[in-house]
Amino acid sequence: MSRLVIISNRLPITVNRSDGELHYHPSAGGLATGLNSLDDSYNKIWIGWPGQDIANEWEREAIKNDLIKRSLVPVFLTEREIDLYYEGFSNKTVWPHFHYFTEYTVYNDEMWAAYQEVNFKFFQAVEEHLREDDMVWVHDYQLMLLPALIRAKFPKISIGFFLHIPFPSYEVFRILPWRKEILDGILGADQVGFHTFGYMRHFLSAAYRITGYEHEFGRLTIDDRQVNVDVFPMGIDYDKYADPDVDAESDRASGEIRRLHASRKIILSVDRLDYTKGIPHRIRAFGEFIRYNPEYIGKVNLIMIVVPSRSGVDQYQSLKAEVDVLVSQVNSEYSTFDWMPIHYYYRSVNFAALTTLYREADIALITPLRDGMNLVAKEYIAAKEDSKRGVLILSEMAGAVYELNDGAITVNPQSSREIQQALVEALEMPLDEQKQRLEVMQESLRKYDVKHWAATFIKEQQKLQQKNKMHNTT
Ligand code: ADQ
Repeated sequence: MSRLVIISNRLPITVNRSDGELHYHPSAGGLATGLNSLDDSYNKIWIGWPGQDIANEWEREAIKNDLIKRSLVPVFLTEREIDLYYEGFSNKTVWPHFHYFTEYTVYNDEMWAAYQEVNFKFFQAVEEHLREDDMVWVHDYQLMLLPALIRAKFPKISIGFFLHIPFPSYEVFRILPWRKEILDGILGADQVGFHTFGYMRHFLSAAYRITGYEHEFGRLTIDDRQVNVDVFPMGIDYDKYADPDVDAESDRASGEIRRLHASRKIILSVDRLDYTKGIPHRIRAFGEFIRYNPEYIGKVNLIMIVVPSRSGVDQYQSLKAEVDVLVSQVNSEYSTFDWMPIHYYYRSVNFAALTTLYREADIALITPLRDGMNLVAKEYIAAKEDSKRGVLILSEMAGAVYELNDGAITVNPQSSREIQQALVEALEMPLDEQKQRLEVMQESLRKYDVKHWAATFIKEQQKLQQKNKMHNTT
């Protein structure tokens, strides 16, 4: 059986040091959650950063030995690399730029140099472990130069690349001084995948205008290689959310949440603290919703789970301060003696609590300003498998909207008025309409789950591999 070599910035396991001991726990975030639930029909190894600055050589060896038993290969980053490659070029340049926050884009050659160096460091780890008939799958915006590095050394190896964030329009992309190097890096792959048709179209247009490669139905010919560019919308592990292992603890939590919010409708939002997620806009819109619809005072609660993220980057620190202020403004303005409109939790919650909240929430309010896909929206719908009660309000700017727009109420996240109207519509929606909308979305999410996503990507890549092999032997 040929192996699948998955490479992503983060391993699905994070290493932590506390009380002088090493601890391993599953990493949070969309990619880890998704690929972790891949079934075992692939013989796979995973290469990535275990998420800590481990300077001690002896400790590195210990971690390496622990991880290799789980088919995981760690790439250790130094403090400087974390600063310049991860928090720097990845999260201060590519992340804001690709999400259309060009005013936040940092243009810094030192960061770019570190990005190149770390991509090369990942390449060295790949080189050490790669076998001739392996299939490689590189993930996301931190490793856009890696496909071409692997291609240069292993011209015949099959390489896939998937981008989990939006690919911006050509007019935005071309502002980046390193646009050509980034495209050349990605185009080292045989197959390039995106969540939506729009991202794919932007990529093809940028490839044509910047590198001159024309495509025919998403196929580019580069030297003697065919590159397939296509859309693979990522799904979720549907059953995990539809039928979670409910232990006594989450059963008790469910009851508690219901009791606390008795006779009140729960509006839920769950996101990392990130300026792309539209959190301040959402809080303002919710405040205005209360102001203009005072009949809901005491009758609704917005529960906001905000997961700490990238706290080393300036914008994230100021966003945290802004969210704190906005929440307290709304709460101090509208609270009554026995009611507080927003319940704001700035922390990560465990799976039991997350699925309990999904199950209990009457409405999910998911309003990113820009989001590659957004898995939370999908998880919320799956969690309604049994109850068939619940309404999803979803931003037009999330990749997930193209699969969910038959059942969700869609809004422009910049429009407070639209969010307010959507909240009224959701709060008043009859149960049979909720059920009907949920069923439409559940049917497609059940079918196009994360296993389907990974299997389709790999199957298409295999087909291409066969074709390229035949082409090379004729
Ligand atoms: P993210 O920006 O991290 O992912 P999202 O798609 O919503 O956004 O994934 C978050 C994941 O983390 C979900 O699976 C969720 O269950 C989990 N999670 C959220 N809150 C949690 C909490 N408090 N505790 C534990 N787990 C929590 C990036 C892109 C997205 C894209 C994904 C996958 O930005 O647009 O959908 O990758 O491609």
